[in-house]
Amino acid sequence: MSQQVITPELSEWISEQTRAGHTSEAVLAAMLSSGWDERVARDALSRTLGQTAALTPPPGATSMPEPDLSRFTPVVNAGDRDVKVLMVLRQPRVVLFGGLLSDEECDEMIAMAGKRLARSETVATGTDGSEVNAARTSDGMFFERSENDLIRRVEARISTLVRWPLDYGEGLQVLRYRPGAEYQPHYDYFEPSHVGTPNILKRGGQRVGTLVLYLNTPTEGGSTIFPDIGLDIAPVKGNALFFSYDRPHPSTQTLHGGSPVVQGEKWVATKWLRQGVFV
Ligand SMILES: O=C(O)CCC(=O)C(=O)O
Repeated sequence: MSQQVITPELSEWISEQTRAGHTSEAVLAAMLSSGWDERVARDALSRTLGQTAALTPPPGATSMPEPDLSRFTPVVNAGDRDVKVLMVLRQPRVVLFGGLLSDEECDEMIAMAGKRLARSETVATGTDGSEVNAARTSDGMFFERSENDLIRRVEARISTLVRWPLDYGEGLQVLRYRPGAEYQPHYDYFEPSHVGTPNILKRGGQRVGTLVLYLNTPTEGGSTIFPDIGLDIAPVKGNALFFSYDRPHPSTQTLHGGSPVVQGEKWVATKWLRQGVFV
């Protein structure tokens, strides 16, 4: 195949499509059907929309993902659902929400993800790929963003709750931990010194926030831990843990992990939020 390059005309065409109201997924689909290589197409979208987003923040956007907790109400509206505020920590920014998902939504997500699980991987330190890692003994899968009605609804809810554009989010990742499985403490941002990081950052920039949605309640074990600040969060079906980090540095105190499950299974869905449009 001939070399495909991102020309100013292509960037202008992408911007026009976006101004006309087409979503980044629709623009990507149009590019793929007219023969663009997926990697080049995603890169072109990310660069063009990333630049646009940097110049014109979406209406109502905050500078970091952040729920509106200014009125100290026990519930916040997340568009189609009221969500309870169970715990708020200012520094690092950690908020525990109750009932972000209904029981039925949790069950449906587990049923859909269960058929597509594979051993979880982490970002490989020497490349921009991923690798199986002993520190992470769960099984996982990714949903495409807006893949179906349920995923679209949950993503819209999250976007409203933390006031962050939907297309700045990665696709939801579902993890299943069996007894003994864990995710050892780690940071969610991409380590700036790793050789693969510049390539990863082309698709939407750094991660700046995380939501861990608990899809079930394990019988024993499996809490989400923040070792630097001595915080343990019990996984409870339907609840969601939000935390944010405004720089890729341990000083954010967002070292966290999933402690070993002792009895039963633990299922979570993770939504990572990027600085810009993730395509
Ligand atoms: O399973 C958990 O409690 C934490 C998940 C996690 O650390 C992650 O997805 O980055």
